[in-house]
Amino acid sequence: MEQTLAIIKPDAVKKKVVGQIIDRILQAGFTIRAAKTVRLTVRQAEGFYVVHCGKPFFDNLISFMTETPIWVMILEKTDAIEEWRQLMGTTDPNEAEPGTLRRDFAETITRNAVHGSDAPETAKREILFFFSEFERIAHL
Ligand code: IDP
Ligand code: MG
Repeated sequence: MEQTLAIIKPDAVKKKVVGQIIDRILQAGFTIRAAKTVRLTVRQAEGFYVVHCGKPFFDNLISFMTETPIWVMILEKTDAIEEWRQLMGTTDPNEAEPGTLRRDFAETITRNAVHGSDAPETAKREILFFFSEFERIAHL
């Protein structure tokens, strides 16, 4: 079983569609191995998105991600990383396939409802960024 890190972002939290998104995650066969809400500081958001530092959208992304608490989850499934990215849809919701979360819930390329790790090394880093060893084993 593979694990990936999922985030429900502030636009989706403000729209009160967290429950619908979690329903879709469970309907798609993912196990939610750990979950919590956190309010990122600017510094923490910059750390999480450090690979995008210097890009034109970086400052908007950081202020967006710190607008409200976010929901962070470890999702587990066979091919979880790719499966979760499929369920999310493309970064730009205007290009996302029907039936994807970004098509259904996102507003713009920045305010795009959900996050998912993009590769095994990224998933490992992102899970360790948010969840301590205690949190990772507490749900087994
Ligand atoms: P991803 O979330 O689909 O993996 P990334 O390229 O890793 O997309 O970008 C991280 C986040 O930065 C996106 O989810 C989105 O919120 C924001 N973002 C990415 N590209 C753009 C852009 O071209 N304009 C504005 N915001 C962007
Ligand atoms: Mg990414």
